[in-house]
Amino acid sequence: MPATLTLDPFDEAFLADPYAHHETIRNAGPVVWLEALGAYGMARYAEVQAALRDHVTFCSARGVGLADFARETPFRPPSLLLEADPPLHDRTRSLMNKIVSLGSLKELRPVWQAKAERLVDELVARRHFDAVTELGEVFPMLVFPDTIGLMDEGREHLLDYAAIVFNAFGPRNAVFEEGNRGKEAAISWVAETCRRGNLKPGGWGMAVYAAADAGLCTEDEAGRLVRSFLTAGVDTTVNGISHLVLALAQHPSEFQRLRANTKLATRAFEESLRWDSTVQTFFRTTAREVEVAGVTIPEGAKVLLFLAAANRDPARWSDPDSFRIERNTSGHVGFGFGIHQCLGQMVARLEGELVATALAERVSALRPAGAPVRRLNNTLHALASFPVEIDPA
Ligand code: 4IA
Repeated sequence: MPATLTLDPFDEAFLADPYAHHETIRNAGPVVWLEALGAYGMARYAEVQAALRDHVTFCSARGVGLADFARETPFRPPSLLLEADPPLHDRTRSLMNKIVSLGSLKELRPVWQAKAERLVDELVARRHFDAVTELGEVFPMLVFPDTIGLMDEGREHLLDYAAIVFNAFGPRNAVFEEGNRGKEAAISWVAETCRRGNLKPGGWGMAVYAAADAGLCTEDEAGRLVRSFLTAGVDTTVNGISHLVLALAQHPSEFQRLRANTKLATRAFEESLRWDSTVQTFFRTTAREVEVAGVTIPEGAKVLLFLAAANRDPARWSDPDSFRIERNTSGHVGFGFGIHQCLGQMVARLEGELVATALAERVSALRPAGAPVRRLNNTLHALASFPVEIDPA
């Protein structure tokens, strides 16, 4: 029998400060029963990583949120990547992997670098700025929608759409209801935007339709795969970059270490993801009865994987709560693990590296100028605002 916990990992106190609660879950056992959800939970690195690796037992096609698609109608037509198992997943994933390739990123790097440098130049000249609304939310919007080839009109809906989808992985709680209020237009905008006729030539969106023309997927599947870019590609990097700046501002000696060697930029971003993982949690569903660390989990159970808690498990990481950019972060599960590991991880890394480098080159000191303000979301650890003050280099 697993230990029973009464805490609700989606209530507002938990979402506002998840790291205050992770130790309770890790210490309760390798597998816990979360009474508030009617689901199992795992928060230790070993079990989280093992579950992610065993995608046959811990499947995704029944949804990676609390809802079991075998019993409930999905919130939206399921993602053909995230909410799919092999063989479907492997077919869609391999065609998407060819589009999000090293070669395409190599081409984008100089363009994105110039945009990062210009944006940071403008912010540095002002001395005070908001690291979320004026940097984290701005940079991905400067580079990503053009890369996909999205129509110009309505791009502001992207963040609203992501907030809705990431909220929908959790229960239908107040965070879901309030977080989604007034954002309904985003859903129809995204559906329209993903159509072949609305995408610009030369982008990753049209590349997916080219894959359909080549017989690798159907026209309908192509639209839904483009939707995956839009869902997964913005709010994640927005909060990844915002948390990177938060981490550097709260750890001045680490920022100085980065300034002394800007080649540490990629490591700094990776460590910021381990230290504060944007995607905090995901569910899997058991496709069979399975025993984990002596606990029997029945078939058809929802299992909540606490990625962010695994990334600070003291059994796996030394001094896990401290942000150290020279740490070896390999194996962190901030991008997941196994066959579903983040398709866009190289995109995210490039964005993070460019922002970190541009800051390190132009700023001699970075200080918080107020407390960070959280934006509660059922899946993402998100920020609404974080005012900072800088000294130019
Ligand atoms: C999709 C895990 C998260 C970044 C994600 C969200 C949505 C999708 C993929 C990944 O719609 O395919």
